[in-house]
Amino acid sequence: MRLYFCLCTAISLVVFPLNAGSASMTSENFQLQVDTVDVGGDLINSTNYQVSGSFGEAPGVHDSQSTSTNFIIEAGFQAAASGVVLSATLSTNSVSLSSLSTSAVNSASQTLTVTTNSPTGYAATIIEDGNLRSSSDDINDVSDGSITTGSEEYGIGTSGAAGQFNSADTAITATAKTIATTSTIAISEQTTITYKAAISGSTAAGSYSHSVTFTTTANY
Ligand SMILES: [Ca+2]
Ligand SMILES: [Ca+2]
Repeated sequence: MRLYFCLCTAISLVVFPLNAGSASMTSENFQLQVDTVDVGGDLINSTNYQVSGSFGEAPGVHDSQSTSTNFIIEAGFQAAASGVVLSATLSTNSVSLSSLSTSAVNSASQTLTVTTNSPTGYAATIIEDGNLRSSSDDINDVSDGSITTGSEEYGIGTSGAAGQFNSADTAITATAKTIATTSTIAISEQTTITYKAAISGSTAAGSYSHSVTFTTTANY
């Protein structure tokens, strides 16, 4: 009986600190969402980087993400302390619609790829610095949902599960417009933005261009 009692005491001493290390702590004046019991670590700074480190968490727990279609797991104290992570990349920074004619709709695409662990997803917007233009001439924004051969019209459509204009073309405007969004985590979520333009016989000749800006933010 004495041997049995000593064994139980040893197990309790090991388990108790781990449970205490994972608890969220609150008082009247503060709330600690995450904490860790480990053997060291510090916040390290240089001119070009900042690293928050901790030592002593179980090996393999936080070495890499675990993902599936519906979740991302980033385990360990550092992952919990880092909060929401968002990345957004474009496949190209410029697109060309080549030489326009009255007998075709020209198009060109770029792809936006987004990953975020935000449980409520992200939203990406597009905004222009002015109409597609050449000096004082511009190409009219599409207003009827479809760029049509022989009509002076310019706009974009989208494809991909997060795309917001997958069934109708829309104008790019000086007011930010949401073109892609999700309500859950996103893992390399791809939205293709296709630029389309057509001209009429009265469209002035010239080299037309404009700049657009994408802004991607995590939903909270
Ligand atoms: Ca416009
Ligand atoms: Ca049209």
